[in-house]
Amino acid sequence: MSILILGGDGYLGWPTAMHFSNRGYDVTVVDNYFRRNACTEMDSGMLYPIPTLIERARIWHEKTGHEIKVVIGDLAEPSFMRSLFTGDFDYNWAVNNKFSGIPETVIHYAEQPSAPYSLFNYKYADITLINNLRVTNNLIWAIRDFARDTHIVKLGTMGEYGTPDIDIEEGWIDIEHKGRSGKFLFPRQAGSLYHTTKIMDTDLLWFAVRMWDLKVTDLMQGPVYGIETEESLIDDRLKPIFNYDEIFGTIVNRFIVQAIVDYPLTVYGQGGQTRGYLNIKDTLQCVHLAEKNPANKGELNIYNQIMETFSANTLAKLTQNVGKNLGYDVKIDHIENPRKEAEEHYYNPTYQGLIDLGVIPNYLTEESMAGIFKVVEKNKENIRKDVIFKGVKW
Ligand code: USQ
Repeated sequence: MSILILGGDGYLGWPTAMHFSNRGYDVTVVDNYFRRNACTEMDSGMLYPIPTLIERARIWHEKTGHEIKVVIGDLAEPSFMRSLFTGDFDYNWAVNNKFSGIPETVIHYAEQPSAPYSLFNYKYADITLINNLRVTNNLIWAIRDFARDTHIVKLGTMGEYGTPDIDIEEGWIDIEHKGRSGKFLFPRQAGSLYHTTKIMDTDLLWFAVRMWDLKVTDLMQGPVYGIETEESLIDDRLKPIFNYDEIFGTIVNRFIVQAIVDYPLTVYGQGGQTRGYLNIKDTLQCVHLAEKNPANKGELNIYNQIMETFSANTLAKLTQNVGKNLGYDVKIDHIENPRKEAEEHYYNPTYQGLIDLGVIPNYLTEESMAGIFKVVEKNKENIRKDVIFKGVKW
């Protein structure tokens, strides 16, 4: 089985590549190093340096004998995207330069993933919109023109739904209106420009499914936390990119880093903001099960990719307890919320679909969080306090 991973250098893309490669898939990763370059440009903190994608693929090959083919390029460029399906490109690294052929599955992570980045200033808002929408549009056209049987697995976000006062369904809702009824995409109301591009992605994909009978699975994922996966344990240099800064870091990873360097936990506002969370290991399980259970032609499958829900306050308390057990005196701060979001709200999403497919959740427990603390502690000397909070205002 051949798999093409778009955005294969990112926090989730690289672990996904190793996961499939380790299970015998023919994996090709594509990336333009957007995340690394943006981190350099914005002076964001990474917990440890990361080898280039080519170096990682080499290390992976040395350690496991498996090959992850690497192509460096900008997927927002239509001709580059199209070349991946016609074979009219060169691998930047591969043991065997022969074109892997049209992939059975494309996993699409190739997006600017940060809400604060998308609201930092006009320039970054524009980059977010152009990159995210163009890559998705380029992908659906390439699939339409060259690979109609290929299944697209797209990483969406729970943030597409926002925090409505009603229960959140998995993608679809049955609506009765004036005596008639129909099934529609669940109402979306994003809280950032980044999240808005994800809504637009879903609309592009849904259009392509309706018009061209493409096969698409859209995974509405919550904030991910964690570092290690089965494959990263093979060699320290295979760990994913790990950000703890305000722009690219996500809350759980940030809180753990803050606890370790004696930085009061940055709970935004009242801290009642509730989201659905998952361990990076569960992202891999979910994406793999989505790949194994493809949508049919003309079908858009949507799953809510979260394992449990927490408020920011609950996460802060958990971090404080875990820190205390490990000898840290963790303080919790409530700083003025730089975001415009509800701080107390109803939140009741459904997330049964992926469980039904067979995901076995790795829940966030004191023990699992302590495991992340241990990895972060080893890299403590790299942590820069000055990048933890900059106050990017909505
Ligand atoms: N928060 C704090 N303190 C912090 C950081 C965050 O209280 O130091 C709060 C935020 O206000 C927010 C929640 O924690 O209510 C989550 O924030 P986050 O920065 O961890 O995640 P978010 O900006 O929502 O985005 C992340 C990923 C994005 C993904 C999304 C899933 O960066 O790629 O799509 O999680 S979701 O949140 O479900 O939309």
